[in-house]
Amino acid sequence: MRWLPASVLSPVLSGPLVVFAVSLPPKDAPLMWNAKEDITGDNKPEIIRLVNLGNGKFRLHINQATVEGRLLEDTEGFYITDVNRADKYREVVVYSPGPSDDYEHVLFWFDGQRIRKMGHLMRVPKYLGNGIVLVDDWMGFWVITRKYVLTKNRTLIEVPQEFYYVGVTGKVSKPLTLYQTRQGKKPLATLRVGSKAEILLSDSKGWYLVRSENRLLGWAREDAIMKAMWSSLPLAD
Ligand SMILES: [Ca+2]
Ligand SMILES: [Ca+2]
Repeated sequence: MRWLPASVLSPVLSGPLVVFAVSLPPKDAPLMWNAKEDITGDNKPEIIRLVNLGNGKFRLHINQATVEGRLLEDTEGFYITDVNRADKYREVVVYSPGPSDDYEHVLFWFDGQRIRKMGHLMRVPKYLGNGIVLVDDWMGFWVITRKYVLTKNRTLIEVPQEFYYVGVTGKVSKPLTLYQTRQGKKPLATLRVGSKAEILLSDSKGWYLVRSENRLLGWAREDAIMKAMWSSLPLAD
Protein backbone atom coordinates (compact mmCIF):
# COMPACT_ATOMS: atom_id res chain seq x y z
CA MET A 1 0.00 0.00 0.00
CA ARG A 2 1.45 3.34 -1.05
CA TRP A 3 1.29 6.55 0.85
CA LEU A 4 -0.90 9.32 -0.54
CA PRO A 5 -0.46 12.76 0.95
CA ALA A 6 -3.56 14.65 1.99
CA SER A 7 -2.63 17.72 0.03
CA VAL A 8 -3.02 15.89 -3.25
CA LEU A 9 -5.85 13.56 -2.31
CA SER A 10 -8.98 15.52 -2.99
CA PRO A 11 -8.18 16.96 -6.41
CA VAL A 12 -7.13 13.63 -7.89
CA LEU A 13 -9.71 11.24 -6.49
CA SER A 14 -11.18 9.36 -9.39
CA GLY A 15 -13.17 6.31 -8.47
CA PRO A 16 -11.34 3.79 -6.34
CA LEU A 17 -7.90 4.75 -7.63
CA VAL A 18 -5.91 7.72 -6.52
CA VAL A 19 -3.16 9.22 -8.59
CA PHE A 20 -0.09 9.88 -6.54
CA ALA A 21 2.19 12.85 -6.94
CA VAL A 22 4.20 14.54 -4.26
CA SER A 23 7.13 16.88 -3.86
CA LEU A 24 8.93 16.69 -0.57
CA PRO A 25 10.27 18.48 1.35
CA PRO A 26 8.09 21.58 0.85
CA LYS A 27 9.10 23.62 -2.18
CA ASP A 28 10.16 26.56 0.00
CA ALA A 29 12.69 24.34 1.78
CA PRO A 30 15.17 22.90 -0.73
CA LEU A 31 17.37 19.93 0.16
CA MET A 32 21.02 20.76 0.79
CA TRP A 33 24.28 19.09 1.81
CA ASN A 34 25.98 22.31 2.81
CA ALA A 35 24.68 25.65 4.00
CA LYS A 36 25.95 28.82 5.59
CA GLU A 37 23.00 30.25 7.45
CA ASP A 38 22.26 31.81 10.78
CA ILE A 39 20.08 29.35 12.70
CA THR A 40 20.74 30.74 16.19
CA GLY A 41 19.42 34.26 15.71
CA ASP A 42 22.68 36.15 16.35
CA ASN A 43 23.17 37.26 12.74
CA LYS A 44 26.33 35.13 12.49
CA PRO A 45 25.97 32.28 10.01
CA GLU A 46 26.55 28.71 11.08
CA ILE A 47 28.45 26.34 8.80
CA ILE A 48 26.14 23.35 8.29
CA ARG A 49 27.26 20.17 6.55
CA LEU A 50 25.63 16.77 6.18
CA VAL A 51 27.59 13.60 5.41
CA ASN A 52 25.96 10.40 4.19
CA LEU A 53 27.75 7.49 5.90
CA GLY A 54 25.80 4.75 4.05
CA ASN A 55 23.33 2.15 5.35
CA GLY A 56 21.03 4.96 6.40
CA LYS A 57 23.64 6.52 8.69
CA PHE A 58 24.47 10.19 8.57
CA ARG A 59 26.60 12.75 10.36
CA LEU A 60 25.50 16.35 10.76
CA HIS A 61 28.08 19.08 11.37
CA ILE A 62 27.11 22.51 12.64
CA ASN A 63 30.20 24.66 13.25
CA GLN A 64 32.39 22.57 15.56
CA ALA A 65 29.59 20.27 16.74
CA THR A 66 28.59 16.95 15.22
CA VAL A 67 25.83 14.43 15.72
CA GLU A 68 25.23 11.06 14.09
CA GLY A 69 21.97 9.34 13.39
CA ARG A 70 20.32 6.61 11.37
CA LEU A 71 17.39 6.53 8.98
CA LEU A 72 15.67 3.63 7.22
CA GLU A 73 17.54 4.57 4.06
CA ASP A 74 20.27 7.00 3.09
CA THR A 75 19.53 10.66 3.55
CA GLU A 76 19.09 12.84 0.47
CA GLY A 77 20.01 16.05 2.26
CA PHE A 78 18.71 18.43 4.90
CA TYR A 79 16.40 21.40 4.85
CA ILE A 80 15.97 24.29 7.24
CA THR A 81 12.63 25.13 8.78
CA ASP A 82 11.32 27.38 11.51
CA VAL A 83 9.10 25.45 13.90
CA ASN A 84 8.35 28.52 16.00
CA ARG A 85 8.90 31.96 14.49
CA ALA A 86 8.57 33.49 17.99
CA ASP A 87 11.90 32.03 19.12
CA LYS A 88 15.27 32.91 17.65
CA TYR A 89 16.26 29.46 16.46
CA ARG A 90 15.66 27.72 13.17
CA GLU A 91 15.83 23.96 12.80
CA VAL A 92 17.84 21.63 10.60
CA VAL A 93 15.87 18.64 9.31
CA VAL A 94 17.71 15.60 7.94
CA TYR A 95 15.48 13.98 5.34
CA SER A 96 15.14 10.62 3.61
CA PRO A 97 12.33 9.43 1.34
CA GLY A 98 12.74 5.96 2.89
CA PRO A 99 12.21 2.58 1.25
CA SER A 100 8.48 2.94 0.51
CA ASP A 101 7.57 6.61 0.73
CA ASP A 102 8.13 6.75 4.47
CA TYR A 103 9.46 10.30 4.29
CA GLU A 104 11.60 10.48 7.40
CA HIS A 105 12.38 13.85 8.93
CA VAL A 106 14.78 14.10 11.88
CA LEU A 107 14.77 17.54 13.46
CA PHE A 108 17.79 19.13 15.15
CA TRP A 109 18.52 22.49 16.73
CA PHE A 110 21.83 24.09 17.61
CA ASP A 111 22.20 26.04 20.85
CA GLY A 112 25.53 27.54 19.77
CA GLN A 113 27.51 24.71 21.38
CA ARG A 114 25.69 21.43 20.85
CA ILE A 115 23.35 19.88 18.33
CA ARG A 116 20.22 18.52 19.96
CA LYS A 117 17.61 16.19 18.52
CA MET A 118 14.05 17.49 18.70
CA GLY A 119 12.01 14.76 17.10
CA HIS A 120 11.56 12.22 14.36
CA LEU A 121 8.56 12.65 12.07
CA MET A 122 7.28 10.25 9.43
CA ARG A 123 5.34 11.09 6.25
CA VAL A 124 4.17 14.62 5.55
CA PRO A 125 4.74 17.34 8.17
CA LYS A 126 3.22 20.79 7.87
CA TYR A 127 5.15 23.38 9.89
CA LEU A 128 2.68 26.01 11.01
CA GLY A 129 5.44 28.24 12.37
CA ASN A 130 3.85 28.69 15.79
CA GLY A 131 5.40 25.67 17.49
CA ILE A 132 2.80 23.30 16.06
CA VAL A 133 3.56 20.67 13.43
CA LEU A 134 0.72 18.75 11.81
CA VAL A 135 1.74 15.42 10.30
CA ASP A 136 -0.42 13.70 7.71
CA ASP A 137 -0.19 9.97 7.24
CA TRP A 138 -2.01 7.67 4.82
CA MET A 139 -4.02 4.96 6.58
CA GLY A 140 -5.11 2.85 3.59
CA PHE A 141 -8.26 4.72 2.63
CA TRP A 142 -8.02 7.91 4.68
CA VAL A 143 -5.56 10.48 5.97
CA ILE A 144 -4.78 10.73 9.67
CA THR A 145 -3.61 14.11 10.94
CA ARG A 146 -1.52 14.05 14.09
CA LYS A 147 -0.51 17.10 16.07
CA TYR A 148 2.94 17.72 17.54
CA VAL A 149 3.92 20.67 19.72
CA LEU A 150 7.26 22.15 20.65
CA THR A 151 7.84 21.88 24.40
CA LYS A 152 9.78 24.31 26.57
CA ASN A 153 12.87 22.13 26.34
CA ARG A 154 12.54 22.22 22.55
CA THR A 155 11.43 18.72 21.76
CA LEU A 156 8.40 17.82 19.64
CA ILE A 157 5.79 15.71 21.38
CA GLU A 158 2.56 14.32 20.01
CA VAL A 159 -0.75 15.56 21.38
CA PRO A 160 -2.96 12.49 21.09
CA GLN A 161 -6.58 12.74 20.01
CA GLU A 162 -9.24 10.42 21.36
CA PHE A 163 -10.63 10.06 17.83
CA TYR A 164 -9.21 10.94 14.43
CA TYR A 165 -11.24 12.53 11.68
CA VAL A 166 -11.73 10.31 8.63
CA GLY A 167 -14.38 12.01 6.48
CA VAL A 168 -14.65 9.43 3.70
CA THR A 169 -17.94 8.56 2.02
CA GLY A 170 -18.42 5.38 0.02
CA LYS A 171 -21.01 3.03 -1.34
CA VAL A 172 -21.96 -0.23 0.35
CA SER A 173 -21.47 -3.17 -2.01
CA LYS A 174 -22.01 -5.91 0.61
CA PRO A 175 -24.30 -5.59 3.66
CA LEU A 176 -22.44 -3.79 6.47
CA THR A 177 -23.48 -4.24 10.10
CA LEU A 178 -23.03 -1.28 12.41
CA TYR A 179 -22.82 -1.89 16.16
CA GLN A 180 -24.07 0.20 19.06
CA THR A 181 -20.69 0.17 20.80
CA ARG A 182 -17.12 -0.82 20.06
CA GLN A 183 -17.66 -4.11 21.88
CA GLY A 184 -19.27 -5.23 18.62
CA LYS A 185 -21.94 -7.31 20.34
CA LYS A 186 -25.19 -5.39 19.88
CA PRO A 187 -26.04 -4.62 16.25
CA LEU A 188 -27.60 -1.27 15.45
CA ALA A 189 -28.31 -1.53 11.75
CA THR A 190 -27.25 -3.35 8.62
CA LEU A 191 -26.57 -1.02 5.75
CA ARG A 192 -28.13 -2.19 2.54
CA VAL A 193 -26.26 -2.75 -0.70
CA GLY A 194 -26.23 0.38 -2.83
CA SER A 195 -26.65 2.78 0.09
CA LYS A 196 -24.08 5.41 0.97
CA ALA A 197 -22.11 5.38 4.20
CA GLU A 198 -19.96 8.12 5.63
CA ILE A 199 -16.99 7.05 7.71
CA LEU A 200 -16.67 9.85 10.21
CA LEU A 201 -13.90 8.97 12.61
CA SER A 202 -11.45 6.35 13.77
CA ASP A 203 -10.47 5.40 17.30
CA SER A 204 -7.08 4.43 15.78
CA LYS A 205 -7.59 0.95 17.24
CA GLY A 206 -9.50 -0.57 14.35
CA TRP A 207 -13.01 0.81 15.00
CA TYR A 208 -14.73 3.42 12.86
CA LEU A 209 -17.85 5.46 13.49
CA VAL A 210 -20.09 5.25 10.43
CA ARG A 211 -23.15 7.29 9.49
CA SER A 212 -25.86 5.56 7.50
CA GLU A 213 -28.01 7.19 4.83
CA ASN A 214 -30.75 7.23 7.48
CA ARG A 215 -28.58 9.29 9.84
CA LEU A 216 -27.85 6.43 12.21
CA LEU A 217 -24.42 6.34 13.83
CA GLY A 218 -22.76 3.06 14.65
CA TRP A 219 -19.42 1.34 14.85
CA ALA A 220 -17.78 -1.00 12.36
CA ARG A 221 -14.38 -2.61 12.26
CA GLU A 222 -11.92 -1.84 9.52
CA ASP A 223 -11.98 -5.32 7.96
CA ALA A 224 -15.78 -5.22 7.72
CA ILE A 225 -15.68 -1.78 6.11
CA MET A 226 -13.05 -2.91 3.63
CA LYS A 227 -15.13 -5.94 2.65
CA ALA A 228 -18.37 -4.00 2.31
CA MET A 229 -17.09 -0.79 0.75
CA TRP A 230 -13.68 -1.42 -0.79
CA SER A 231 -14.71 -0.73 -4.37
CA SER A 232 -15.75 2.83 -3.55
CA LEU A 233 -12.98 3.78 -1.14
CA PRO A 234 -9.94 5.82 -2.23
CA LEU A 235 -7.55 2.88 -2.02
CA ALA A 236 -3.99 3.02 -3.17
CA ASP A 237 -2.36 0.12 -4.95
CA1 LIG B 1 24.30 32.11 14.34
CA1 LIG C 1 12.28 29.96 15.50
